[in-house]
Amino acid sequence: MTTVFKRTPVLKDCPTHYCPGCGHGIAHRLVAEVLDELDIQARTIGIAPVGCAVLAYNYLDVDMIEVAHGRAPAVATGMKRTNPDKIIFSYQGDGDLAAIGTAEIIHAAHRAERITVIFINNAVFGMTGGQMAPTTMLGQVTATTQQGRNPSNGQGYPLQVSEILALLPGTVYVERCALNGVPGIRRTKAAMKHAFQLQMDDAPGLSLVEVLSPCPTYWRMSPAKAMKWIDEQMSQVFPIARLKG
Ligand SMILES: Cc1ncc(C[n+]2csc(CCOP(=O)(O)OP(=O)(O)O)c2C)c(N)n1
Ligand code: SF4
Repeated sequence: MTTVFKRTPVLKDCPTHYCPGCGHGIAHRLVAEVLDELDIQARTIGIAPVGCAVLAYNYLDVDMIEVAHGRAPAVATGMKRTNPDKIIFSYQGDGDLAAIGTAEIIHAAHRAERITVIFINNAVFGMTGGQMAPTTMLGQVTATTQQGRNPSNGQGYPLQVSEILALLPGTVYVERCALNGVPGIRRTKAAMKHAFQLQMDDAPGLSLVEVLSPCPTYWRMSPAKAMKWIDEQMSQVFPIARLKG
């Protein structure tokens, strides 16, 4: 019999806690496939976020630690500087990276830390109940924007962190991808692979892949509609693009 599909060895053989249609499970698998294909499982250390992916250390079969909300790039800095031969990555949501952790990611990039960041943008705070994030779309209904996000109500505009990071000389690679179908998932994997490869090659700065990722639960949509919403709405504000490198 021909094997057409097999489990990625870097992904543990256990069920995840994610909602049906959540992008985190897809993103985990892509990270796992990339670490396997680059043959760096044994020398990679990941940082799990505070957010829905808080249990990423239960799913990815690499050394992982858990750090305080938003602090991953600061901790990754210390890990990489003291262990330059290790491959260090953080996996962070938009609440983690673009709200409480904005200072950490900006300054890690500004310092040209040689780390890789996987930035999962699902436009809400998933873990805490679907509140507005800095990346929430204008008009998007969340637990804290019941009438839709409205800048006239002091709720501000969607924050395009990747564009900001691409401006900094300390980043070597910034790309935004989306888990919105097979081509998008393939592109996301290629981007992740490139980001890790740059760190393996000791490129002089931070590499980041932003991943537009469905949260059907708090977008109040079916998984299929959520993928469509990324195409039709989210990618208008967060364009799929290789922003740098
Ligand atoms: C210091 C601190 N502040 C606030 C929280 C509450 N909190 C937990 S997860 C989270 C946001 C999660 O959203 P995101 O990072 O976008 O990840 P998602 O759950 O959507 O994947 C917040 C505000 C916390 N745990 N610690
Ligand atoms: S709340 Fe959203 S981000 Fe969290 S597990 Fe469910 S679908 Fe995924």
